[in-house]
Amino acid sequence: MLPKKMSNREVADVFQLVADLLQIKGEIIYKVLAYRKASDSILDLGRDINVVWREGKLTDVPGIGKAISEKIDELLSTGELQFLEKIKKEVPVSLAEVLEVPDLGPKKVALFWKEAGISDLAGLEAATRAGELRSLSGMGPKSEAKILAGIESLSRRTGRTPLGLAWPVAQEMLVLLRDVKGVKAAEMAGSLRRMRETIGDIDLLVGAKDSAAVTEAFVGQPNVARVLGKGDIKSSIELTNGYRAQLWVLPPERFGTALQYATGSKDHNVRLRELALKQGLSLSDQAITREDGTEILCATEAEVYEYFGLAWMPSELREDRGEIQAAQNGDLPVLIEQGQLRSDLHTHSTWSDGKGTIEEMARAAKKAGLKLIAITDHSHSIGVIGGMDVKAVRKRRKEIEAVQEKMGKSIRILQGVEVEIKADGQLDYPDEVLAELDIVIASLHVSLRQPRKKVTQRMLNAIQNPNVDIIGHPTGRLVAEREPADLDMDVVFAAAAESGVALEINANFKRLDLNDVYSRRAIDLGIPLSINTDAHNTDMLGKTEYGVATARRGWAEQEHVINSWQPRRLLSWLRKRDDRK
Ligand code: DGT
Ligand code: CA
Ligand code: ZN
Repeated sequence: MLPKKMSNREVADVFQLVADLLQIKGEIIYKVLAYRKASDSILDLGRDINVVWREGKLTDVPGIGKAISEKIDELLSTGELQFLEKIKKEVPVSLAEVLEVPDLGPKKVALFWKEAGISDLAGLEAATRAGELRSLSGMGPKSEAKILAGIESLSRRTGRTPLGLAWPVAQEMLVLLRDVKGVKAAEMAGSLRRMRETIGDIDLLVGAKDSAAVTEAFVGQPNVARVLGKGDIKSSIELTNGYRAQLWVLPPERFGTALQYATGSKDHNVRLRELALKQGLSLSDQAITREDGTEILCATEAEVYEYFGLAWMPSELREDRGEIQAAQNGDLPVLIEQGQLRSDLHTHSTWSDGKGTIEEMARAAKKAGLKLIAITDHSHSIGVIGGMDVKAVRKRRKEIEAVQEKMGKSIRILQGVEVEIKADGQLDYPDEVLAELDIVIASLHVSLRQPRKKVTQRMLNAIQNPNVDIIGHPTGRLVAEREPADLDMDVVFAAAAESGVALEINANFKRLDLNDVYSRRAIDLGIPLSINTDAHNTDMLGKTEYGVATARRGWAEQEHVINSWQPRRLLSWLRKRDDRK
C-alpha cells in the first residue's frame, strides 16, 4: 500500500522535529540549522512538494541539497524517515515540546532530561512545581517561576497566523478568483477583512451567478494540499503551508448581505441582528427577511446597514466595541488612512543594523511619498547589532547634514536615535547627547522579562525624560510569538499622558505594538500615536498598512497620529517638547 500523501506542512514538521532532537542531543549547530532552513523553504514553497518531488526538482529548491532531498524522497515514498527513527531512540521525541517553552534552550532541556529525567511537558511542570529543578546548575526559584509562566503561555498559543503572512496569500487568491468568468465581485471577509493581528482562517467571498467554475478554480489552485469541503455556496481547503481558506459564492444581488455576514465579527453580527429583530426583520448571509417571509436583497454592504438606519462602517471597527451605537448616533470616527502618513519617524541605516545608507533611506522615503524621515539608529548597549556610541552619533550628524544638503527641500531628514532603555532603567546616552538630537525614540529590547515593578519603572524613566519624544514598540510583544513585558499599563498610560510623549504603533506585522486596544486607550487619554515602519532596509519604507490597520482598529483619526501631520506642525510639536528641557 502507498503511504498517505504528506502535505508540505507535514514534511516541514518532520524536519523541524529532526532539528529539535538533534539540537537537544548536542549536534553541531550548522547541521541543525540546515534542517530548519529546509523546513522553512518547504513551508514557503508555494507548490505541492509531492509535485516537485515527482518532477525530480527537489534540489532546485533553495535550502534543499542532496542529503535532504534523499530524505524527502524516502519520506514521500515510504511515509517514514529512518534517520528520524534512529534519533528518536536516542532522544525522547516528547522533548521537542519542552523545547517550545519560551526561554528554554536546548542546553537546559538536555540538562533537565539527563539530570532530572524529564522527558515531556507534564513532567517538566510537575518537577518544577515540586522544586526538583532548583538544585540543578543555573537554576533557582526565579527560573522556576519563568518556566511555569512559559508553560502557561504555551497553552494559550493558538495556532493563529499573523495578519501579514495571511494577507498576501489571500490577495493572490482574490486575483485568481477575479479572473474566473462570471465573477462580479471578490473580497476578503472574516478576521482578515477586519485586519485582526492574527487570522484563524482565510475567508473569501465571491459574487457570481454560477458557483461551479469559481469553486473549481478555488480548489484547483496549485498550493492546495487538500479539499476539506465542496458545496454550492461554501467550500474550504487546506494549503500546502497549513493555512485554511474558506470561500463563499453568492449571486451578485445577495453579495451585500453575504459580505456583511462573513466579515463579522460574530459579536458585531449578533448586535446587528438584535437591531433587526427589534424592527421585525431577520438578517442572514442570504438576505434581510420580513416577518411574512419576503426577502430584501442587498447587493452592497452599505444597503444592509442603511436598511437598519446605520451608516456603513469600516470593517476594522466591527468588533462590538461600541461601533453600532456610534453609527446610530452618527458619530463614527473618520479613520486614519495610509495615504495620510507624511513621515516615518523610526528607521535604521548602516550606522547601526540597517541595510541602507542614510541617502538610500532618504531617497526611498521620498519615493514612498514621504515628506520627512527620521533616521533613528540604535544606541550602543545593544552592542551585538552594532549600535552607535556617542562618537558615532556626532559623526553621523555630518553625514545626515550632507545628505540633507544634497536632497534639498524634497525631503526633510531628522537627526534621531532609538536609545536603549537599559536593564537598570538608565537611558543609553547621557542627556546632553539626547538633547542634541531632533527626535529621540526610547525602546526596550533587553531584559523584557523583568518583574512588573522593575520593568514598569524602566519605562517610566524613559517616558519622564524630557528628551524622549516617542516610546518605540512599547510593550515588546511579538505577534503570536512573544508575550509583552509585564508592564503596568495603567501606570504607563498615566505617565505618558502626563509627559506628552507619543506612543508608537510599530507597523511591522510581527510587532503591531501598541495593539488595537491599547491604541484606543491611548487616544482616549489624549496620548499622541506615531505609526512607523522601523525600516531596516529601503524596501520596508512605506510598508505601513498593518500599522495603519491597527490604528484604525483602535479608532484612530488623522489628528491622533503625529506623523500624519504636515511636517511643519510635527516640527513645532517637537520644538515644544524641547522647551520642557
Ligand atoms: P478567525 O477565522 O478565527 O480569525 O475569525 P473570523 O472572524 O474570521 O471567524 P470565522 O472564520 O469563524 O467566521 C467568519 C465569519 O462568519 C465571522 O467573521 C462572522 C461569521 N460567523 C461565523 N459564525 C457566526 C455565527 O455564529 N453567527 C454570526 N452571526 N456570524 C458568524
Ligand atoms: Ca476566518
Ligand atoms: Zn528600531
